[in-house]
Amino acid sequence: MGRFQGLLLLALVLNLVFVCNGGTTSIFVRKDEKSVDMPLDSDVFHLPSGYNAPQQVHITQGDLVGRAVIVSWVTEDESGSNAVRYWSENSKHKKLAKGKTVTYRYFNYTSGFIHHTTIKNLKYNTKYYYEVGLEHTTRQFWFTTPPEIGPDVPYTFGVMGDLGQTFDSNRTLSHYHLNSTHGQTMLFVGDLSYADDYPDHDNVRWDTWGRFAERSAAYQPWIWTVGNHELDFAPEIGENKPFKPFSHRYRTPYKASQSTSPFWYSIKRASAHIIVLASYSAYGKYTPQYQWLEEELPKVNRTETPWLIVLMHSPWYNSNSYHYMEGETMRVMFESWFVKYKVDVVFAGHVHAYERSVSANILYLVNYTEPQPNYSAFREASFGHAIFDIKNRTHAYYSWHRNQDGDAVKSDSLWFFNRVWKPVDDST
Ligand SMILES: *[C@@H]1O[C@H](CO)[C@@H](O)[C@H](O)[C@H]1NC(C)=O
Ligand SMILES: *[C@@H]1O[C@H](CO)[C@@H](O)[C@H](O)[C@H]1NC(C)=O
Ligand SMILES: *[C@@H]1O[C@H](CO)[C@@H](O)[C@H](O)[C@H]1NC(C)=O
Ligand SMILES: *[C@@H]1O[C@H](CO)[C@@H](O)[C@H](O)[C@H]1NC(C)=O
Ligand SMILES: *[C@@H]1O[C@H](CO)[C@@H](O)[C@H](O)[C@H]1NC(C)=O
Ligand SMILES: *[C@@H]1O[C@H](CO)[C@@H](O)[C@H](O)[C@H]1NC(C)=O
Ligand SMILES: *[C@H]1O[C@H](CO)[C@@H](O)[C@H](O)[C@H]1NC(C)=O
Ligand SMILES: [Fe+2]
Repeated sequence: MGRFQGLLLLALVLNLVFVCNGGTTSIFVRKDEKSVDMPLDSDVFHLPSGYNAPQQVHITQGDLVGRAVIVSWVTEDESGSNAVRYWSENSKHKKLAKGKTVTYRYFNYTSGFIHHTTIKNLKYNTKYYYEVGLEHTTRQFWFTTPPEIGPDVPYTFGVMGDLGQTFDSNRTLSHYHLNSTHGQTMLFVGDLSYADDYPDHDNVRWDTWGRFAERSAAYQPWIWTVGNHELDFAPEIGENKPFKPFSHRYRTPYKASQSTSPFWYSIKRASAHIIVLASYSAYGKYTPQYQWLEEELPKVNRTETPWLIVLMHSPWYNSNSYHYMEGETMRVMFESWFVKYKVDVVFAGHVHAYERSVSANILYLVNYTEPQPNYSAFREASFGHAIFDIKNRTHAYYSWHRNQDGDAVKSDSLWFFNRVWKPVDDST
């Protein structure tokens, strides 16, 4: 019987107890200090100098197959140019791509000029330099396109979620970013800035988060999933449209996978087919997301992309009392499909602690968090990031790097065997 593994990652609170029947509960418990937001004058939030200097630069995949990149950035003084100049490492020939500029208001906040420009027809496996802010202060960055899609193409993904902008967030991002063998693309499983924790959802905290994440997100694509902190639904201050700040600031290539919404879509990258789902958009029968997923799953070609990865925010398997069973309704809708289509791995966030579960089709009992349930294979009250390192069509190496006393420590790791190319009987 096919099964898939689910992983929940991430960042705050909670006290897991150590009794275990199912898998392992790590004895590590992070210091029970409340995570404190970095103050506005922190080094990681510094504005780049120069008139109308581009800030909050970030990139994401811009098409279905990895030959396009969406570059986004913000200018504050005036709109300025929305063009991106780019050239490949081995070429002196510079090209120009033009985009769109948007602004939005949220309660009494007015955004800067938010630019989104898609660069297309890139060569695979090539380093590109790019520049933004072409009329005034110009800043230069670079990225590397993925190799051409193929079944045995090795590729390394980083996985992170619930990042926020606390001192812990800085440790998590630094451990990922400063490790010389970090991932080539970030799978971000939702909850970006937590601006909604501030009075009136102070959107200035969306700007600071953009500047904080830039040191990674400007150089490798971050694949966006929406979480509950992207909702920014606040009718009490007249903000009735969910996802307003996120939608203006972050783009996804959803049309390329025939999706009708930026919150659910798919991409192919190297040897992986990645499906992004929206925990906070309707997914019941007959809804657009349900219909899209029903049509999407049979399209996945495991000969071309052996690895089928799903991202979502709210986990289906969570033995932590925090957010317990919030993912249950979506599990009921889609779990059997995931089994049928042999999803290899699901990455989710939301819980602010780490848990790796074993499989699908579990008996998920209400209130059953102790003893550790059988579906829970490893859990630990830690912040950190994960790496999913695809070696070929059969093998991927997964590791969890927790933050501890300022260092990154690898506390959970295992080989993943592809569900189609190397099925293993894990029914026991
Ligand atoms: C964030 O981390 C970076 C890299 O470790 C460090 O240089 C910087 O000072 C940190 N900033 C804060 C506010 O913790
Ligand atoms: C928005 O309103 C809050 C109080 O309701 C105030 O503290 C803040 O300064 C205002 N911001 C702007 C940009 O007017
Ligand atoms: C799946 O991908 C392989 C390799 O690219 C291709 O030969 C095959 O035709 C594809 N199958 C379908 C049904 O598209
Ligand atoms: C967990 O597994 C053990 C040993 O296989 C079994 O005795 C127990 O009934 C299982 N518990 C649940 C809730 O499935
Ligand atoms: C796939 O990768 C694994 C792990 O690196 C390796 O042991 C195995 O031999 C590889 N398979 C092939 C066909 O190269
Ligand atoms: C850096 O990444 C590599 C590969 O994922 C890992 O083996 C190593 O433990 C990481 N180093 C730290 C300090 O996390
Ligand atoms: C869940 O367990 C708690 C105690 O841990 C108990 O008070 C509650 O009644 C249980 N609920 C259900 C539905 O079993
Ligand atoms: Fe969340």
